[in-house]
Amino acid sequence: MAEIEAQPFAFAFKPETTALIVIDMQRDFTEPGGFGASLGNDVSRITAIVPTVKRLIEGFRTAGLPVIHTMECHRPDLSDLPPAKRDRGNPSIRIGDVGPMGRVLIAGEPGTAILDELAPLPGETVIEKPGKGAFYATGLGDDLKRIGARQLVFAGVTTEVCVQTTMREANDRGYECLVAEDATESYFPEFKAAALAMIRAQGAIVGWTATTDQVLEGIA
Ligand code: C5J
Repeated sequence: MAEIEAQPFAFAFKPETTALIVIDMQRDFTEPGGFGASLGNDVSRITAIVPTVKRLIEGFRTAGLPVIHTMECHRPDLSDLPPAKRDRGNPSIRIGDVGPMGRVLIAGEPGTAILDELAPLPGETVIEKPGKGAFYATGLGDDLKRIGARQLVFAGVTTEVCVQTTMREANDRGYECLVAEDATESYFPEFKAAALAMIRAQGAIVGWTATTDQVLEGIA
């Protein structure tokens, strides 16, 4: 087994069974006028990690390891959007409404797209997910079985919502999971810090954390 220096202890992995999952690096979460901003959030914290996420993606591509991208989005007819999700909170525009970047979080709309700098390459798997977790109502589990993945590295946004939910889903399915600390972000720094601390507490109860440099050094 190879190792990545990590917290709370080294993360053991086999390169041939390791994949990167980049969660929801979409315009709707990172740009003014998108879903994240409509909820009253300052999106500048998210924009700041884009170069680090790019470096991580490029490191996996250079090492010949799979990169999987997810997008939180819904069908244009909203048939996969539970009213409980659409009606939640008090946003200035709701999921499915027309905003400055098209219909909010709807598949195919400009605001729903992954940022140009982090765009999937042809052949990379892109998972469109209606939930916060990427396993719910998607083919991700089958895709991971097909490529033989056992260890997963996570990046993307937001740490305590879609990243943590997906990581916990993966952990329960038997995957060993590591979050790249500086390639994930939250609108709330205290939530990010708490999520990372919870993940690695109690002897890596649901996973490990490491910096992007540590991950890249491990997979090089
Ligand atoms: C949220 C996400 N925060 N991708 N989505 O609604 O974390």
